[in-house]
Amino acid sequence: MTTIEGRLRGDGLRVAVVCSRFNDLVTDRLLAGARDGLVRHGVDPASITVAEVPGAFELPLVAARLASSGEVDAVVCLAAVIRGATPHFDLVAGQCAAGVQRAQLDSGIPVIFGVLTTDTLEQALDRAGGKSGNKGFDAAAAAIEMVDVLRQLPRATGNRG
Ligand code: INI
Repeated sequence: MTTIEGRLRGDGLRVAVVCSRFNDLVTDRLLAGARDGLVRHGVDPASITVAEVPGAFELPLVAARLASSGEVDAVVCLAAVIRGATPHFDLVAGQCAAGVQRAQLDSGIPVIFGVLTTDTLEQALDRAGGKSGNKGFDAAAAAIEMVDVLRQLPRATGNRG
């Protein structure tokens, strides 16, 4: 049996973080958590690029551009979509998730969904460094793990025959 496990070794990695300003009380904390998660796992702070976007809806475009640039090994997407704050919660959150996944599959590099989708601001703060951890930190770790998983997999050949 062969088991492929990603190691949490970030040394030498170049990582882009795309962070939404909407609900910045929450996303500032997610960003701090992501930076902490990257650096604690060995990513050089000079190898981290942060791009700000207005809201979660704009995340996928910027994430996709960065992911296809060839200049980063992974992209971490951070936002907070809070149901109480918008009647179009499902649209914003759904389109964001779909776009982030598309950026990941189109580019072939990890594009991590560090997006909180909660009913209330309080729940979001709990997950942004409060009593339920920090999803930004977790997203950073997921990015590093996924880079290593992909490095251990066979290369894609495009041969379907
Ligand atoms: N964007 C968010 O990131 N979180 C939200 O909770 C949110 N709400 O509540 O509407 C939100 N809306 C803005 C949206 O992402 C776009 O920036 C905007 O529609 C312009 O395209």
